[in-house]
Amino acid sequence: MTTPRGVEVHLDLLSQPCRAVLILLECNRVPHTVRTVALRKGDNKTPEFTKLNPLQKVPVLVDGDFVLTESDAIVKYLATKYDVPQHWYPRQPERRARVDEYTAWHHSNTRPHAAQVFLLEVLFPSMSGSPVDEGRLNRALSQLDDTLDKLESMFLGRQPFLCGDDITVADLLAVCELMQPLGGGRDVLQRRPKLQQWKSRVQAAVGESFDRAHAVLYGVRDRRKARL
Ligand SMILES: N[C@@H](CCC(=O)N[C@@H](CS)C(=O)NCC(=O)O)C(=O)O
Repeated sequence: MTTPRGVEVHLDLLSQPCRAVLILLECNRVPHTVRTVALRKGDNKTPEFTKLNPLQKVPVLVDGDFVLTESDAIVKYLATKYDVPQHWYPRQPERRARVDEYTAWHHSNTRPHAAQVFLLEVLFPSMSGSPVDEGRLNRALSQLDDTLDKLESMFLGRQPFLCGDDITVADLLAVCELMQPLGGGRDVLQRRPKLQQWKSRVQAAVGESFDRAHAVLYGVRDRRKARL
């Protein structure tokens, strides 16, 4: 059973998969309550949170008695269960399989490669006080470049969204990852007009929820810029 305040989502908005979940909920007006889990304060290590997700990671969805982890599973569950237009996660088997095809690839390509750039450029130096490891950063950037090539050629091809003519949960998961290096002031789509146009289409499709979900990341970027 769903609670009167809708589903509950446990999120830290500096986390890419959390932003994808929030954008899907907001732009489709699915009733929800956000519970903030501040990773930097270790909120994910508390006994209460560990009971929800023994892996101590966000996002987590609580829908009545049903607890679900993993952003991929969460966005697909929300799009299947709630009053969300079909295009987000189509029921037609081949169209749905296209979304699953991307999301399977996403977790070992777009996600780790974009995240690594942010970790090396922002998080590790801020935690350790050491300078950016330029060698590792260059290797991470080259891996990300390869992933961006594949996004353009294999997934985007000649179609407007990653899995076809309309936006799906795959586009949300992808765009939130590709935004992450912006926390370090790095726009990884800068010399990629095809991906930039795709990002603009995603932004237009989800409206203000895009910038609301990314406000924390923009703050990290702006504070970092002010310090340099
Ligand atoms: N495969 C998971 C990954 C979740 C994940 O890695 N979450 C990170 C934030 S982006 C986290 O909670 N990290 C906390 C930690 O590992 O201590 C998903 O897509 O939901």
